[in-house]
Amino acid sequence: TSHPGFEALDCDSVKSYVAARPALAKHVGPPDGRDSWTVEEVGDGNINFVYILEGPAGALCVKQALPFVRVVGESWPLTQDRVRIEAEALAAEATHCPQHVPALYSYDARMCVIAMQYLALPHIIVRKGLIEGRIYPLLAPHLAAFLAGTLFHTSLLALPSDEFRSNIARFTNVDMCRLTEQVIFTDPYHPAQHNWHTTPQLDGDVAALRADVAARVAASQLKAKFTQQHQALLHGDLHTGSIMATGSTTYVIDPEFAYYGPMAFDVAKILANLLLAFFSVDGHASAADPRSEQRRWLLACVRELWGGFAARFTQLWDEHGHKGDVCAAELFHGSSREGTAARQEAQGQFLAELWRDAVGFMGAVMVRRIVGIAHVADMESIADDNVRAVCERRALCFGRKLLVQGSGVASAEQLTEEAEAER
Ligand code: ADP
Ligand code: SR1
Ligand code: MG
Ligand code: MG
Ligand code: MG
Repeated sequence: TSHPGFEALDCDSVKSYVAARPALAKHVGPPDGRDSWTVEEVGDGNINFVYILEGPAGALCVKQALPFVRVVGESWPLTQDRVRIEAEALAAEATHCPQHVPALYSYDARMCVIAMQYLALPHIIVRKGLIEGRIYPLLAPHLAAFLAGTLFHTSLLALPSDEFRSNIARFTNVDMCRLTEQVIFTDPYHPAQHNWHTTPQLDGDVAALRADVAARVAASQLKAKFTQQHQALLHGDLHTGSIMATGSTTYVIDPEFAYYGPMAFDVAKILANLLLAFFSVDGHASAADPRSEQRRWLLACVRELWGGFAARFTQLWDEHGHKGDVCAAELFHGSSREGTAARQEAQGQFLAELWRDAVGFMGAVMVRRIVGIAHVADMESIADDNVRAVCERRALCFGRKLLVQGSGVASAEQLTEEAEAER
């Protein structure tokens, strides 16, 4: 059942919706000229509908949540409260990292609609750019800044405990978290209804995964961590399809899965998607376009993202940690030598644990994208089934290894060396 008064928009009615709201219409053009506006539904994600309206004054992006999962249909109902979460998360992210999120213009609870800044061409979805063979030299530093800023400033390292607790309640996001718990941590390991894979090439690999006790145990432990650890406000779905970029700008979109969870999950999702892109490169390479530079850059990007994140996170802790209740001034920020030594020791332990958890989450994310409901276009766009299966098998094996032997991968350098060796 949908919200009272809810109506699904289409390319026609979204014009009337915007024309009736002066604060939105000003981004497109005078409402009485709306017949000349163009509208396109561009939703290429799994879940929602997204309209781009263009007129003489410019363009606007309007996103609407229907009461079900778009790729499945009405048989899979889904809370429309996800749009409130997306609006509140965009606003929270904008307070910490305004240069990396689209501006939110409005949130309409009745119609389950948000309107936001249109990210004009040449911005494209990074996953699409990667499939085309692009390199994004500033992606790693920009995402490192986004992750460090949003995760640090919403954690108990930066917030008093009363504010932290009320944030956890505001971003509980029960149904979206249950969806993630199901599609990432459970369904890939049993014959769930919506799973699919490249068949018959990967049939044996999928059977082996379902019989893999160590993988099942590791997935269940990560699921518990995902559900129990309320550490910071996560984006919750930070894959390369949630990033729009050019060579010089980077925007993170689509935080409808935002909730208070383990920082490692956000860090891992983006790193895993870069690794999936890496394992897909051989399926896109040709004699004329061997893509060697892109292949090297993807692994460098993984290292630079982790290194940049760890450095920026530590810097924020040094500068702002005295504001949070977990690293109170008395413990870590006095002028005494002991205070500084305690802070540095705590930072090292914190980041070591975050990395260990991130390696496991990376494995789970890679596995689900090969055998679960939602695959990645990086692989799906490889037309030849046999070529695609080779790329997918490498990603699946590597993902399984990270999932099960997470603590054996001590650094981002080791991670990328092992990814190179898996190829
Ligand atoms: P979903 O929640 O269904 O995954 P997204 O928020 O990811 O939806 O949006 C789907 C697509 O709409 C994106 O892949 C992108 O092409 C386009 N899009 C979304 N937000 C914007 C925006 N602010 N500006 C331009 N295009 C956008
Ligand atoms: C029904 S699963 C859909 C997937 O797409 C979203 O972007 C999330 O990654 C989710 O797991
Ligand atoms: Mg999306
Ligand atoms: Mg989404
Ligand atoms: Mg994923």
